[in-house]
Amino acid sequence: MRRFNAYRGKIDRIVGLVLGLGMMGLTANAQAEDIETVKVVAKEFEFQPATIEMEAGETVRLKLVNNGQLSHNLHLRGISTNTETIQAGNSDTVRVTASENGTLEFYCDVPGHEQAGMTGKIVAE
Ligand SMILES: [Cu+2]
Repeated sequence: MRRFNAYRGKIDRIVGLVLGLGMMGLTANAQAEDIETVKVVAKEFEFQPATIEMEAGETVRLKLVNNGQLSHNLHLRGISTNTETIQAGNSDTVRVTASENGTLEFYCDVPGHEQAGMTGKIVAE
């Protein structure tokens, strides 16, 4: 069973329904409007913060803000969910639900950026 589920904010409802087939708890959480937003700054070549803590069972909205010069994105490793690749000054969001304790890595998949240090992790406890 997956520890984390995530999807982009702009397509909440469609993806939420699909995931809801296998994850009854997810849909209710994800549709709530009082979800905490965690701002994640992307720049060359790091995420700030690089470690995000959340509680097991919690859903958070990650708002990726590009404060760099190049385009960046945020991909959740092992889950086919990511932000758009955004240009400097722009932002995009994804939502992440942790169904249990665990660690989920994320990275920027623009070529060379992960290798240059654009990685981070979400820790659910
Ligand atoms: Cu990048």
